[in-house]
Amino acid sequence: MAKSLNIGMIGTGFMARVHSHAWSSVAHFFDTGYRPILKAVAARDAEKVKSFAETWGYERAETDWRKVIEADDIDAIDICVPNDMHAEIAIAAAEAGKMVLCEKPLARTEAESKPMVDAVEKAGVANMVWYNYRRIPAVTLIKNMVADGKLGTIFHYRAQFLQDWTISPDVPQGGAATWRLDVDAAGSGVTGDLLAHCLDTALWINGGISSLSAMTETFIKERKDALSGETKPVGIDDAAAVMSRFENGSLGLFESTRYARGHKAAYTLEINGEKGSLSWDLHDLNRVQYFDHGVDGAQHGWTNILVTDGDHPYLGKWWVPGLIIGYEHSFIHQVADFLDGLKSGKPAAPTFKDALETARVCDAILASGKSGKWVTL
Ligand code: SOE
Repeated sequence: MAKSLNIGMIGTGFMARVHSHAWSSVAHFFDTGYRPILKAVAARDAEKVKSFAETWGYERAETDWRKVIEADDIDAIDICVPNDMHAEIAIAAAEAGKMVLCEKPLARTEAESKPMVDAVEKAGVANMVWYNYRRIPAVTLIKNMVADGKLGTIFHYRAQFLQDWTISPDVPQGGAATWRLDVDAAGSGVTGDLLAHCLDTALWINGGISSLSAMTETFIKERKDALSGETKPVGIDDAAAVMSRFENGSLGLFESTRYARGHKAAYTLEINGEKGSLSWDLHDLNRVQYFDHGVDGAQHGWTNILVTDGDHPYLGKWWVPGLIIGYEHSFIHQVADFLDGLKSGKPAAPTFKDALETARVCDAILASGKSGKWVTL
């Protein structure tokens, strides 16, 4: 008989919908020994939170997140609010003895993230950060192939995450829909929001980054505040390009921007090694492109692997070979791994501590973007 795990969701935005979907679906597909129950959701806007609770089947709605954290019937807190609120909520949740799952990035800076790590470690509570792209089966397959030595010595890791939704100067900053443009709420622009995904995957697949040099730019210098209507300076980075060195000797190139016209969420990555190359594209997320230098010379070429077979990561739990899955499944996989971690005692990554490293690299990128100098990590 599966054990109930009562979830307290903080927030009702896009990510709260994605996570609620994952909590609701996981037990139908993964036998983890746990059955998540959508117990309570909190957000300031009483009407919105009530309607969110009805849509997703939360048993109750609160307008103060502290009530959810203090409630005896809540086991795990899921934080889906703007980045400036992550630390306060996560620390309070850990002190109340709750498990804590936090939307990425962990917080606005490494300095703000560190007390969160200390709090979950001191309380001894399970914790995880929602860097979901690791759990796309094709990306997990790449990780496994690199770990198995299929590429041999790695020479290059490159990744991009491109969007185009902030090109208009009329897009405001701040408020519920555009807090990602407000440096006080978000901490940074594309570095913490998009590049952080690329970094999480890269650190996981290719190991630590030892030094880097970054270019950052803010193309639109002033925007209206969505709440006050006042025009204010823009404090976020609109674009970032990073050259880096990995501890394993390979070179890294990373780029993210919200000014790449035509691109909505173009996350791509490629790894080149001595024995082969691997690449992946979020817009064709079930496929891995693989060049194996080891095959007979006359047959050299890129192999297109459709990652839907039962022996591919996570896929044995889904449909039948050939039937594809989507973005939302990566979150279901993350919940499944979190629950498996509770059962096995081996915490699912990235934990808060793992994500602190991503925060450290993001800080270094922003510092290098400002100074124009290489930063050693
Ligand atoms: C921004 O538009 C955003 O929603 C990010 O905040 C997410 O983390 C990313 O996965 C998709 O883009």
